[in-house]
Formats: sequence, structure tokens, C-alpha cells
Amino acid sequence: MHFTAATLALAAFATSVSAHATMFGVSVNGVDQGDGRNVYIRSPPNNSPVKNLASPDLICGPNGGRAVGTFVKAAAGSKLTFEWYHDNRNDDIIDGSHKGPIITYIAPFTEGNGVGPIWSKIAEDGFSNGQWAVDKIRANNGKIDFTLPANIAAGKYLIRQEIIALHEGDTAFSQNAARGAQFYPSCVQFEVSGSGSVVPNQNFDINKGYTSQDPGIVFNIYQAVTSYPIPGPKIFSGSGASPAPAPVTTSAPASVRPTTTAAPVVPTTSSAVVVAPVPTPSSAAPVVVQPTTTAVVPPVPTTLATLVRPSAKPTRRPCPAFGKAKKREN
Ligand SMILES: [Cu+2]
Repeated sequence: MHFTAATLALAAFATSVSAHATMFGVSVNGVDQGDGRNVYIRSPPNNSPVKNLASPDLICGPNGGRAVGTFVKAAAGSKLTFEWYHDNRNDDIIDGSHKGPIITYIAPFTEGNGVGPIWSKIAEDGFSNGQWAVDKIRANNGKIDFTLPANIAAGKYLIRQEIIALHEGDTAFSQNAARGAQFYPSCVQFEVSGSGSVVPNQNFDINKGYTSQDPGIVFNIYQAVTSYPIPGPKIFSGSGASPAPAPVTTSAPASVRPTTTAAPVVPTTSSAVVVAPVPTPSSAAPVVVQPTTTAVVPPVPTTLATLVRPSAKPTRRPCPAFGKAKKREN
């Protein structure tokens, strides 16, 4: 007797027609890899958001721990395009009220749900030139591009991309469960080829690193926004993906003192892939744990804690037409 069918039926339960957004597929250097839903994407059962920062669903969604059968194959350094949609491909993508950033992380492959200190940030887009990342993806047919770091080691990875919708984000979910930032995470299985040797090792734990003290998570979009502090660490500078020389000058002595973060530090040697010394990114990557980094790196989530102060009375717009969806929000 098999219980598989019953299990699957349970997992597929609660598929309600709601709104919001989810991921359709991936292109590699412009080549469409086809419908990725439950093929190479660990697709959620629907497009509803996650709001509880402590939930494992925050990482890869409610099905995050269900590995799928296929990997997107891409060479390190490839241009990747992730494509999102609302109810059907090429529709309005996500409601225009759902303004916020789009952030992308990578982790060594796991069949697990991605919980724990395994993530490194490889791309981010917040607010610039008067536009939110969500405005841009809506204008671009649901597509957002970024570059797979050129020097990462070959092997299997999970790439997690999230849209954070801040239309109810002026209040923390922990203070009012009816409000709070809405997270739309999606995790894609990748098999990366190439001769690189860098294993992304920011060891960021999303459940612990995202907090209600983070000014990018509790943020009032209805004020006159001039800048927005994107949550999470800075982009992993071992990625070769660029960051300009940071102004911070560290007189980092040769003392070998790993920075200690709240999360347990996973030795990079635990990874299945080749570990090589990361080209010293020095000040650009606060959470990268490596011997040459200065010990005085402040914890990321609190560094911007006082920069943004939500104003008192925003014009509040409810999540449009999502009354039903709210019932199953986590
Ligand atoms: Cu919504």
C-alpha cells in the first residue's frame, strides 16, 4: 500500500485562487528553460505570501523541502532571467500596490527546505530613480535579470529569489498579524558548470537575519521615499559581481579572528564542493566569514536601524481583492 498519493493530495490542498505572484521559469543567457513550476522550481501551492519571519516557509515557500527532479544547467557567469507572474504567464505580474525590492540568494544544494545559515546574496534591487524593483518587473513582463557569479565553483545550488511587497509593511507582522511585509520566495535548483572555485559563504540565515527591527522589512512606502535599505547582507563580494571599492578603510591586522554572528558558523569545508580561498573582499561583505576580514563588522540587520522612520499616518491600502488569500497567509 502506498501513501504517496495521499501525501501529495494533502500537499496540493488549499490551492485557492488568490492573487499576488509566483515564479514561472528561468532563462539562461536568453534561452528559455521552459515552464519550471514543480520541474526545477520548488513551486509553492499557490501565490500567497509568507509573512512570519520565523517560518521555514519564508525560505523557499511551503514546498521548500520538496526537491524537484530537474536542475537548470548554467555556466558560471551566465546571465539569468527569472520570470514571475500573477495568475497566468504574461499577465499583470503582481499588483501595482505591492511595491518593494527583489533579492536573490544562493546556497549549496540541499534537499532540505533551506533553513539555516547557508545563504549568500548575489543580486538585489530596491528603490532607485523613483522606481521600486516591483515597478520594474511589472514593466518588464515579469522578468528580472542578474548574473550568476563568474567564479563560483561548479556544482549544484539552490537559488532563492524573493519579491518583498511592502504595501502593508509599515507595521511589523509580529505586532499585527493582519499587516506586515509580504514575502514571495521561490527556490530554483541549479547545476552550475565552470572552473571557478569560490563557494559562496556568507552563511546568512534568513529566518534569523530578517527581523522586525530591520528598516527594510518594516518600511512605510507611502512616505516620500528617497532611498530604501535592502534587507540582508551586502552582495557577496567573492562573487566577482563587482561591488565598487567600499569607502570603509579597515586597517585589518593579520589577526585571524572570524567574525561571530548570531548564527552558528558553518565551516566552508562542510560543503561538498571545492573550497578555495575566497579573493579577499575585505570591507565589502560584512557577513562573509573568513580569516582576513576585520573583526569589527557590525551585524547587518541593525546597521541601518535608525535611518528610516515610518511616518505616522500613511494612506493605507488593503491588499486588493485578497480577502480570501489572507486566511491562509502564514
Ligand atoms: Cu498581495
